[in-house]
Amino acid sequence: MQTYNITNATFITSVFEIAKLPQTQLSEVALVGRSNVGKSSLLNAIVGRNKLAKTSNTPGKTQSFNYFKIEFKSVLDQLENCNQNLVKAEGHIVDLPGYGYAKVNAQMQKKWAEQIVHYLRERQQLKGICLFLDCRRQPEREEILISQMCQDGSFHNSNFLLLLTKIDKLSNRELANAKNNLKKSLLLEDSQILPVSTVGNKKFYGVESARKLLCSWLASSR
Ligand SMILES: Nc1nc2c(ncn2[C@@H]2O[C@H](COP(=O)(O)OP(=O)(O)OP(=O)(O)O)[C@@H](O)[C@H]2O)c(=O)[nH]1
Ligand SMILES: [Mg+2]
Repeated sequence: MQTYNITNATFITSVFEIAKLPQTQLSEVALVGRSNVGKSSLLNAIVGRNKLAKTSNTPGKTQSFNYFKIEFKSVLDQLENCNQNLVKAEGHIVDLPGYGYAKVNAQMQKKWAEQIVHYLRERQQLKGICLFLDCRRQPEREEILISQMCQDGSFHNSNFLLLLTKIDKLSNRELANAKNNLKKSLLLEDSQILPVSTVGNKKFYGVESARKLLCSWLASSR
């Protein structure tokens, strides 16, 4: 079995214009989703640092492309002969501006939406897209569009995961229904939906799986 340990995580920079994105060869994964959905909280849970990315009760906290560098070790246990194969790697996690926050004026919202789609289409370093959706909400225009574009190859990259957040707010039965509805409405496989929670009675649910997927995307050469 393969596990990933984050050995270091640092904030690199906040970028407000995509023309100013870091010029780097490092691979990156993007966290995309509606404002207040829980993107920054999940990032903190994945790296095991409470306050690395700023979180807030006030929607619209993340208004820039925030770059975090992670360094990680992948340990592959080969049980039969007890060999351990250690791989070290690093990459960027990019916490994108949350879209759809009503109090941000329409012109600003449009600018963010355009920048996000442009980034997802053009960023050569991008290895994977994590689209976040609150488990109590239905997918709206933005989620349907991003999910479709991820699947039809419109974006530079094909790795895609829908993170269903705040599942501590639902019973197991409600969660199963929500997941089934999403599979149908967004035409997703079971493996493309990951329920997660960072607080409450299901604290850290799904976090280990999210860490594993993100690190494996960053470590892959494709
Ligand atoms: N119940 C519950 N609340 C959560 C969970 N994850 C995050 N929250 C709360 O949701 C609020 C928003 O979380 P953030 O992580 O800041 O959300 P965000 O998507 O980064 O928001 P923006 O930066 O505005 O785009 C905070 O009050 C968090 O404490 C969760 O798993 N369960
Ligand atoms: Mg945020």
